Amino acid sequence: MSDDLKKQAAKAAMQEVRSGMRIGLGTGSTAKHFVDYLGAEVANGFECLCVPTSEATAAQARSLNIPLTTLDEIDALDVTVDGADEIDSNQVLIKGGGGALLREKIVAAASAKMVVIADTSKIVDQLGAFPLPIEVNKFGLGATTNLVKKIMNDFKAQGDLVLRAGSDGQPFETDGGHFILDASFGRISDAKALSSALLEVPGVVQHGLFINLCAAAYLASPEGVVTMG
Ligand code: ABF
Repeated sequence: MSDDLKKQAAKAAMQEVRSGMRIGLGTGSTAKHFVDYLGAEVANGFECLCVPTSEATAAQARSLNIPLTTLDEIDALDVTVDGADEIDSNQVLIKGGGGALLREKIVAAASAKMVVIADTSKIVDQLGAFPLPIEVNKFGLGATTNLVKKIMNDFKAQGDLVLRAGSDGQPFETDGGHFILDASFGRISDAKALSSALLEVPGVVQHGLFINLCAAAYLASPEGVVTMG
């Protein structure tokens, strides 16, 4: 996705926010542009109270003097703007390519409205070409991996299950201190059934299927920005 398209989608989503709102701040290269645009408004007097979905977004927001809070201090948000890896026609998402899916899902679920910003290349007929990120507890990793592989077999996955590596060659560790397994299903025909099956595995903390969370999407293409929802 070109950076210009990311900026167009992020700029279009600014129409979702009003001064005085409580806003969830997404993670990823598209959400980064949204936080930049919000920071520019804050510099012009726009008032907001924001909850970041990652330490990276928190650092960016602080550098822009965007007022931050937590979901311990407030119990709900007016809107969250975040990226996605895939979005289907029912606005079901795959997220987590950036490794922030747990906080992203917590913040999205605490929001009156969750808005996705992306380019139209993220639109899919059927979810699953993008490997599904599954956040897992470090304890019992081998057993959890085995149980997830059985679920992949049940759902006729077309690819492998990979422990995400970090830049240092060690396993990638999330802000929450967990690991991520990337599951290449190829095609996910029943997201709800897969979500339930994965969440039955004790070592699975959360996964990147966002079901009934995305209320709207701003999707940029060279022809302009289209909206869903
Ligand atoms: C984050 O944004 C992740 O959940 C998702 O993987 C990523 C998309 O990143 P980008 O906007 O850089 O394509 O919310």
